[in-house]
Order: sequence, then C-alpha cells, then structure tokens
Amino acid sequence: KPIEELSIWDDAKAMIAKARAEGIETVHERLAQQTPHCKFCELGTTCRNCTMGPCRISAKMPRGVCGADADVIVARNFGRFIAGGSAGHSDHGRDLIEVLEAIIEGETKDYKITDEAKLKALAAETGIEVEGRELKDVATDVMENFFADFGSRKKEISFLSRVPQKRKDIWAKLGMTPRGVDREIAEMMHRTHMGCDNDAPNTMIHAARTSLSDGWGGSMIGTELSDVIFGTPTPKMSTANLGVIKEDKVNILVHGHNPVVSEMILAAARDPELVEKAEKLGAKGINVAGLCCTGNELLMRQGIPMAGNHLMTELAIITGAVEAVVVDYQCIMPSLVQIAGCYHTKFIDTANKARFSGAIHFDIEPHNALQQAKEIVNLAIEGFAERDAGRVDIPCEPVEIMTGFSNEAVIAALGGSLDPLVQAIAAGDIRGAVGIVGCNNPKIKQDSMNVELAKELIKKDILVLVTGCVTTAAGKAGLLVPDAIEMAGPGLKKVCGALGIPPVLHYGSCVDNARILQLCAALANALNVDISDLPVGASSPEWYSEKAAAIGLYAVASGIYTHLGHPPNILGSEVVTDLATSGLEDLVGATFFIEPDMVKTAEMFDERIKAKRKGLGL
Ligand code: BF8
Ligand code: SF4
Repeated sequence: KPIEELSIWDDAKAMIAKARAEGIETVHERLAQQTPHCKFCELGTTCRNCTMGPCRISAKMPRGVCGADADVIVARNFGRFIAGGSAGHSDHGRDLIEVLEAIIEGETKDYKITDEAKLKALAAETGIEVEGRELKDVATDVMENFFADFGSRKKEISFLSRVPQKRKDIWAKLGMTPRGVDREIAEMMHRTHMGCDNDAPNTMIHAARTSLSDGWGGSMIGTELSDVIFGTPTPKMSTANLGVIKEDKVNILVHGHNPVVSEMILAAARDPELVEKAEKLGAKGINVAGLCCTGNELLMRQGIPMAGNHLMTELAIITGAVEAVVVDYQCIMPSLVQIAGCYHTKFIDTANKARFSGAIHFDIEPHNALQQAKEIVNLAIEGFAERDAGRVDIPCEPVEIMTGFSNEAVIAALGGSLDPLVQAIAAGDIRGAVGIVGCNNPKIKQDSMNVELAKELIKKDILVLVTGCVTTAAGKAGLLVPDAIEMAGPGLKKVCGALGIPPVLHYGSCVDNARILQLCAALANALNVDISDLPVGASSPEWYSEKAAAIGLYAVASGIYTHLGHPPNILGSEVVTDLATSGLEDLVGATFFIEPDMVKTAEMFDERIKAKRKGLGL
C-alpha cells in the first residue's frame, strides 16, 4: 500500500518511508503477506478444539466431525477469545496484589503504599473494617480479599459493591454474576472443550460473565492497587508523538502494560549516579518515554511523555535514537526484536511469562526491582556510545497533552462531588459521554477512526473519555488540551472552558477502563437508575486484541451501548451475530454495533443519547 494510506500521522509516514529505504520490514509488509486471510477463520467457523478435527464449516459441510455446527463453533471461539483477553488484564491485576503482598511482608523496599487514603477507602468499600486499625492489618485484609476474588469461594466479586442494584439483579437473573476471575476463565475453557456447552447463546452468556470478572474484577483491582502503590493520578501536562525522543539524550522506551516495571525504570533513570554517568558519556541526561499502555500508566501518574501507540512501536525504533526498549507484557510485537537488531537498540524483556527470543532478559521481581532496573538503565547508557548519528531521524516536534483524569481528580475538580457533572448533563451542556478505547490495527489507516470519532462526538456536546492507544491518537490531534474546546459544541465548550479542562479526557490505560465503569456506576447510583439508562456509550474503532474484545463485552454486559469499527470473527453464525448486535438489548439493555463510518457512528451515538435523555426525562 502507498504510505499515505497507512497512517494519518506525519511522524508515522516518515518512519515507514525510512524503514522502506533501509530495507526494514514492518507490520504493514507482513499484513500484505498474510492477505487474503483464511475465510473460515475470518467467519469464526474453524475449530481446532480436538484431534478428530480440525474442522471447517460451510454449506457443503455444515457440521464438524463431532457434530458441532457453525453457531456452536463460533460461540466457542468467541468465548475463548474473551477468556484470553480477560486473562491478560486480570493476571496483570494479580501482579499488583502480589506487589502489595511483598510490601506487607517486608520483602521489598522498592515499592510502597503511596496513597494510604485510597487503600482505606477501598477497604471500606469492600466491607473491611478500617477504624482504629493499623494500616498493615487493613492492607492485609484488602490483599486477601482481592486474592479471593480470583478464586471460586465467593458468590460474587468484591467490586460488585459498586454496581447499581438494578444491574446486579439483571446479572443474577441471567446467571451472569461474576463469581471469581480465574473461575470464569477456567470455566470458559471447560465449557468449550468438545462435548460441553453446545448451546451458542448459553456460551455467550458465560462469555459476558467472564468479561465482567475482568472489568469489575481483575482490571478494577489492577487500577485501584496501582493507584495505592504508585499514587492516584492528578491532572498534569505532558507531550506526545515521536518528537518526545531526544537526539541529545539516552532514550529508553518502556512498552507493555504493568507500571510495576516501568515505574522502576523511571526511578532508576532518575538515579543521580546514572544520570551523571550518562552525562559523562556525552548525553544531556536520560529520557524515559512511553509506548502503549505502560506508557499511559506513567503518563497518568508521572507525566512521562508518550512516544506512541500500537502502530508506532516499531516506528519508534526506526528513529535510530532509541538506546533501549524495555518491555513487560501484552501488545509487544515480537518483530521489535528484529527491528531493534537493525540498530544499536537493546531489546530487554523483564517478565518470565513474556519472554522474547533474542532479547536480553532481566527478571524483575518485587525484591530486586530497583536494582534490576538500574542495571537495565546502565545498559541503555552504555548503548548511547554505539548510536550511529548518521541514521538518526526524529521526524517532528512533540505536541502538548493534558492527562491524569482519575475519578478522584475529576470529583476534586468538580468541588468534591459528581453533582456539578450531573447538573451539566441535566442542563444539556454535556449531552452524554462516550469512552473511546483500544488499539490500532494495520487493516485500518492508523488513528483515522480514533480521531474522527472523537472530533465528531465533541461537536455534538458529547464528552469523550479516552484510554489505551486512543490516548496518543487524541493527543496528537490536539484534542487533549484545554484549547481543544474550540473544536467542541457550545455546551461542552462552556463547561470544559469554565473548568479549564479538555473536551476529551485521558482516563488512563486499558485496564483503567475500570475507572469509566466506576464513573458510570456512580452516576447511575446518583440518579437511582441503571447504567443502561444513562446517556453514555463506548467505542473501540480500531481494536485488534482479545483484551479489547473483553472490554467491549463487559461494557455491553454492564449496559453500555458499544461500537466496534469492525466485527470480531463471529459473522459465520447468525445466532451469535444477532445476539451480539440486537438480542442482547432485551437481555442486558445494550448491544454492540459495527460501523466503519465514523460520521454515521457519531450519529448512532447521538440517537442513542437522545433516547436515553428522554428516558430520564431530560
Ligand atoms: O491494553 S489499546 S493495542 S496497548 S490492547 Fe494493546 Fe490495544 Fe493498545 Fe494496551 Ni489496550
Ligand atoms: Fe471438529 Fe468438533 Fe473437534 Fe472442533 S471439537 S475440531 S468441531 S470434531
């Protein structure tokens, strides 16, 4: 494809051109090699769940060897897809509980409880006694309770305390109440074994339950404990795009998801001895910048600049100015190892559950984290001398962004309660809100949909919240600064202008979509309605991952009307497709809708918001 069709960004286009000139293969060439894709797989009608198969379903052969039809196979594949995504987020959440455990047991001095007030608030919310108790005892109970949320001994996970009663009743009636994170994921694997759950709608209900154990369980625990350990985000300014990589500094990019690693890299990069060493080697300091969601985590809490989102990860290395890419897990293209190998860039993996052949490996554990991080930063510094100045090209100047919108920060900005927001919604200044979340996908011109949808929505006085890889898209488009109110409708302009905030708010990483769930629940509770009654929506225009599908499904199952720019691999089953795009409305009060045109998508949200406002008497 011509470069012009691959991305809306100049920095991306310049680096794709550089890659081509230097003979370096990127995701775009590999997509071309893989196209056309297998039609059966696209439709979801292949099954490899046993060795009587693999089987493919078509009009001529409507059943697999075992007798499973297209509906059963599509539902099973989708169920496992959702289980994969839920497992990713939730295992990340578990890692935070393990860090909390290491803090409590005194196994680490590198991590600490930073936000005591939040820890106590979480305890109180989940039924743990706080008054008159030592912090350590409260923390121990919180830790044990969250560990128990992963198991199978509970009727429901702890954060269902946040869910409006009407929603909990719906879940209970449908058998959708999430009981334990690992339990729902394991049960999904069980159900999809040959000869178990052979009723597509029933499998889909469990897929929803599995995703809910992620959204209100694993992800929510991940977000909340990250705040406890690293601090709850507050509004701050930062910058984004490849211009945040600095020609005269040692550049370290952190990539992946868990702040447990990236926070330590940042701390090590601020170590005076290491900074001095970098300076002695001729650098003007050490620059840590983020990619993808661990970038979002550092951006939200520490204001660290964002080098880029999913489709910028390969391109960032092609600047030739990156000394090290330090990764933990998820969304890290294995191709980064090869691309790093084309330059002086060191590719360093840090998690035993996410190793990359050809990488330099460090085992970052709570007890050794800072020491390991210092060794990693030291390696990056030593790499600075190996940089080939002739191959460096940093294609642009960074743009300003505002970040740090946790619910706590929003409530503080509103003067201590959500009331002003409720009033602004009631008055119609803010007509509703839509979360735009998720990824890039090389099948789609990078960020074209992410940016267009945000612009269309704010014009209609619909507040936009962004997380994950949409963050950098919105930031680069100038939507994450207070001045962006000039692109918004009159109501949003008035409210955001008065508060000095952008009309598009950065709410964090993908795990932090739990913050949006919490906000919706709080708004519904304030109005004494269900989440499905609110004038809100969710969208993932350019999604690619299992995790994004899990997010979409927990949004729908929570009552939020949810847009996808392209369908998951379910179109081979009418039963499953109809359920996802219309049947769920009767069951959970929301559906998915699939629409590749962003103007139409914004109109669909507008219609929905109008109807919901009317339902609320607004
Ligand atoms: O968890 S948005 S490409 S980085 S999956 Fe991945 Fe998608 Fe980015 Fe974050 Ni989320
Ligand atoms: Fe084929 Fe059934 Fe085995 Fe799947 S479970 S591979 S459909 S025989």
